[in-house]
Amino acid sequence: MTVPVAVRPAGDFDAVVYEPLQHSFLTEDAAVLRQRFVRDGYLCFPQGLAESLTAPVLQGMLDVLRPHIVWDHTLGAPVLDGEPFFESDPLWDDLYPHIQALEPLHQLFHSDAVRSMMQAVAGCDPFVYPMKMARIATPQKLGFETPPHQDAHSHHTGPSMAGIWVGLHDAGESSGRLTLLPGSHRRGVRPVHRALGVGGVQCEIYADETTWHVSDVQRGDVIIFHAQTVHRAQPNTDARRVRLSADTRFCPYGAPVFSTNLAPHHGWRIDALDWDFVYRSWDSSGLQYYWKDYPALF
Ligand SMILES: O=C(O)CCC(=O)C(=O)O
Repeated sequence: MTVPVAVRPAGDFDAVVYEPLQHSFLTEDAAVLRQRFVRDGYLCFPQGLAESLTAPVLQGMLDVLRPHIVWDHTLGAPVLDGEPFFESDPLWDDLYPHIQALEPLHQLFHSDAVRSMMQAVAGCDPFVYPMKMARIATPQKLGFETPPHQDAHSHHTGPSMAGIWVGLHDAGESSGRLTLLPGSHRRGVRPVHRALGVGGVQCEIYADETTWHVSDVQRGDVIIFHAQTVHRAQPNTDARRVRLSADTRFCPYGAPVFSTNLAPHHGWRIDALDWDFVYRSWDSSGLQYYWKDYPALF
């Protein structure tokens, strides 16, 4: 007999407990990192990436987002100058193809530093998904933050896939930090229902899942999470600060990759956003269509 699992009401995070993210370091033994990933469903590498890798992505995003979002030197953060907007709003749709076209956004996830972290988790050569995501979490859009979800559902993948999220600048509690539910990857792929916010679906959270892991972000922080690890963004409650970050997915080389992951992010709904558009001004052709001969596309 299956015992029904009590489910937490959607959006009810008032009674949850927050603990800091467990930190990991590439200098640790590979077996220790693997064990921690299997136990918690994520690894966080604080300031795992040098500024030389993250700064071109941040600068490129700011160049596209100006004058709507600009860097505030006093706050040391991007700030909103004008109306807030959210993924798939008309302004976002106008700007996002130009962010997708940033060569450093794609190069970041193929750098040696990132591939070493992926390898530590995959235990072998990783395949980096073509789809790269850039996140713009503006203030004054409460309720539109990324709802709790599992990437196994959103990306149609098996358990060997993992997500990798990179903080592009320091971001505190008010800026909508990424929050993970440790151990949640061990309870399978969960039912979902429609929700506001990035991705548009929310998965079930069980009533006994009350402890989430979250920390303030520093530029270059990397969080890698299992395909089934439940994660979400906290609301951006700041008056002005915007949170910018980037993420993608990867799997052990040879694992199946579903076709929906082969288009640019939101290319499925923004007409002009295809790979020809993304690549049209790149300096290098090395990463263009690199996945075309991947042996396990479905
Ligand atoms: O940064 C965010 O708000 C969402 C990130 C996310 O859900 C992911 O990387 O899977």
